Amino acid sequence: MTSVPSASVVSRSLHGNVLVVSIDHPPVNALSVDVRRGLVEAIDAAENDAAVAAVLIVGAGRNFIAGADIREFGKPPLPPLLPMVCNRIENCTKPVVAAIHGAALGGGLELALAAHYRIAVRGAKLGLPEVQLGLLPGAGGTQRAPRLIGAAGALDLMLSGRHARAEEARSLGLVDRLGATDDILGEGLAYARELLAAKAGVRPTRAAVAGLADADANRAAVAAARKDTPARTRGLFSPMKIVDAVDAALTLPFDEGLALERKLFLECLDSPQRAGLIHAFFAEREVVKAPETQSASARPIARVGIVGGGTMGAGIAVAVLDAGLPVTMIERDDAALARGRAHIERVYDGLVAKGRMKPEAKDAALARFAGSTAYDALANVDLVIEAVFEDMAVKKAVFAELDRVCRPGAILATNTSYLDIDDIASGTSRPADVIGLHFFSPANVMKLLEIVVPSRVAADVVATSFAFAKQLRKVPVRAGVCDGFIGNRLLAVYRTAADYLLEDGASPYQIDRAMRAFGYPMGPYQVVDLAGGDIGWAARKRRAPTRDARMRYVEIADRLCERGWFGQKTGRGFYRYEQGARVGTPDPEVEAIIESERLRAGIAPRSFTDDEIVRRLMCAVINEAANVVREGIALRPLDVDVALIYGYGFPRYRGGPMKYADMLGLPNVLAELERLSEEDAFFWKPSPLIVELVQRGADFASMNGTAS
Ligand code: 3H9
Repeated sequence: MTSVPSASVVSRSLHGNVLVVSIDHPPVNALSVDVRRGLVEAIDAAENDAAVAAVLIVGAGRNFIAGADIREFGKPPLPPLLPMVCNRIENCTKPVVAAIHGAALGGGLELALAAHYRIAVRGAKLGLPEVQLGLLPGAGGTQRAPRLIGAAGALDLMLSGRHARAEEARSLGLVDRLGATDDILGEGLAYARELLAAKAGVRPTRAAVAGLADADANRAAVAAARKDTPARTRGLFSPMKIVDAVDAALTLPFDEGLALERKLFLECLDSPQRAGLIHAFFAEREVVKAPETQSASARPIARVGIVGGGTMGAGIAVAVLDAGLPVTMIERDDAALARGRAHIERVYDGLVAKGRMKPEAKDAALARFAGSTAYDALANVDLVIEAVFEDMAVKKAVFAELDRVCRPGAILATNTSYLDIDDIASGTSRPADVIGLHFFSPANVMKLLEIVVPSRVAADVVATSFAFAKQLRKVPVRAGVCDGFIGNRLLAVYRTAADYLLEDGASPYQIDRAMRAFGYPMGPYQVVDLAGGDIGWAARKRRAPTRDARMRYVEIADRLCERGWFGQKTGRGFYRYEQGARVGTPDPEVEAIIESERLRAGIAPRSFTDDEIVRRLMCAVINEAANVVREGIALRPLDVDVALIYGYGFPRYRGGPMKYADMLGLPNVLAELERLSEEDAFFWKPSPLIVELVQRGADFASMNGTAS
C-alpha cells in the first residue's frame, strides 16, 4: 500500500490496484470546497495512474458523507461545484465504487449515486433530506435517483426527507450490495476487487434504465405528487420544485434535466425559506450548548420521581418511561394514583390502537412504572419532577416533603409554567438542587423543554437537566425566571395584540385565518379553544392586581368565560363545536358579544388586512422577545427562535421570530413599532435592544455567535 498526499481532508492510498479515496472532514464529512477539490484531484490522479484499476470512495469516522456543507450556503459558491464533482466521478473511465457506512445524506448520497457501484453496511442511513432545509437535491439526485429506483421511490425519499436503512436502500435499488460485516474498508475493497475480477466496467447512472422502465407508473407517481404535495407541505416552496425536477428526469435528456435541477436548486437556495430552515437547523444544535453544559458534568439520572398524576404529570411520566427510565409517581390518595396510572395507560393504548406501539412495548414501559401515596417512595430517586396544581402554597408544601425524603444530591424540579422558582427553591434547605423543567402539553409529544434556571441552582444541576432532555429526546432551551419564562411570556403578548385587533374591528376568524396563512398550524383563538379558555382566564385574574394601569385591557374573552364557554371541552368558545367536533365553526353569537364589547368600550370598529394582522402580532412577539433577550431570560435570540418553533407552532421555515425579524429588517420592525406606539405608547414601546441594534446597524443574528 502506498499513500499519496492530497488536500488534507481527502487522502488517497493505493491498495493493490484499487485507489482508496478517504474523506476525513470531521464532524460529518460535509462536502466543503476542500473536500470537493480533493475529490476531483483524486479522480484525476486515478485516471492518470496506470497502476489504478478502480477507485473506492469511503468516509472516515462515523459517517460516509452528511451532504453539502450547509455553512457555505448563502456565501459566494467556490468551484468546483458539487454537481460538477459528481459528473467528474460518473465520467471517470475507471470503475468508481462508493462504500457507505453511517450517514449518506443529501449531496453525500448524490455523490454515491454518481459512482458506478455502491455497497452499504449495516447501520448506514441513506436519504435526500434537502427538503427539510428548503432545498432540493441539487447535485444530480433528482435525475439519478429516479433512473435507479423509479419516480415513486425517489419522490418519497425527496419529499419526506426520511432516512432509509441499508437493507431498504438495497431493496429499493439505491445500493447494489450489502456488506456482511461492519468493516467498511474491507467490504468496499472486496467488492471492488470482485468487480475487477468480473471485468465489470464503468456504469454511469445517467444511462441507467431500471427506474425508467415502467413509464406509466412513473407518470402516475409524478401526477399524484403534483396533486397531493401542495396540501401536504402547506406553505413550503421546495417540494413542488422537487416534483418538477423529477418530472424532468422522466421527460428530458439527462443533461437538460440536470440544467433544470440546477435552476430550481438556485431558486430554492435564494428563498427566505432556505435561510429560515437552515437557521433552525443550526439553532437547534446551538441551544444544547448552554454554558453550564460546558462548565459542569451531569449527575447520573437512573430513577425518576413524578409528583402529580394529572394530564401533565402523566404525560411527563410517559416521556420518561419512553426513555427507558423507571418512574415512581406520587399522588395524594389511591384514587388519584389510579387515575394517574389510567392516564398513562390511555396514552399507550392510543399508540397501540394506531399501530405505533407493540403491546409488548406497552407492557415493558408499564413494568417500569410504580406509584405510591407516600413521599418516602422517592427516597432513592435521582430526579423528581413536581407537576401539581399551579399554586405557590401547594408547590411549597410538595417541596417541603421532597426536601425531607429525597437523598442528598437528588435534583428537585418543578414543572411550573409561571411561578417564581427562586421562591420555591428558597423554601427548601437545598436551593442549589432546585430547577424548573417546563414541559409542554402533551408532554410525551411536544419537543420543547424549557430549562428554567433559578439564581441559586448549581451548574451541574443545569448540565444534568440538559443531559436529561437529551435522554428524553426533547429540545432543551435555557430560560431565566420571570412570569411565563420565554414561551408563555411571548404567548401572552401575542394574545394581547390579537385581542386589541379583535376589539378594534377584526374577527377572531379572520385573525386565525391570517396566522394560519402565515404558517401557524392554528390561529390564536383556535389555540385558546383547544387549551381551554379557563386557563388564560385564571392567568388574567392572577395578573389583574399587578397589571400596570397604563395597559389596555380587552374583556371579550372574559365575557365568553363568564358564560362557561371554555372552548372545545365545553362545546363553545370562540368557535362552536357540534357534538364533540374538533374543528369549530364561526359563531355569530360570539361576533355579537364582540360587537357589544366594542360599543361598551366606545370603539368604532375598522377593518384590517390579513397582512396588517400578521405584522401587528409579529411585531408584538419580536418586541417582547427582544426584551426577553435583553433581560437575559433567553441566552440569545436563537434560543427564542427554537422555543417558539418547538413549543408554539411558529413556522419553522420562517426560522423563528428573531430570524424573521432580521429578514424583515430591524429598521422596518422599529419603524412599525414607532407607528403603532402612536396608537398605544405603552404596549408598543420599542424594546431598547431593537433601538440599540438599529442604531449600530446590527441585527439579532449578530448576538447569536453562529454562522446562520
Ligand atoms: C445538500 O446536500 C445539498 C445538495 O443536494 C446540493 C448541493 C449543490 N454541513 O447533527 P449533529 C454539523 S444539503 C455542515 O449534531 P449527529 C452540525 O451542525 C445537506 N455542518 O450530529 C454539528 O456541528 P456542531 C443535506 C453539518 O451525529 C455537527 O455537524 N444533508 C452538516 O446527531 C454534528 O451534527 C443534511 O441535511 C452539514 N451538512 O447527526 C444532513 N451536517 O458540532 C444534515 C451536520 O458545530 N445533517 N453538520 O454543532 C444531519 O442530519 C446530521 O448532522 C447527521 C449526524 C445525521 C449527519
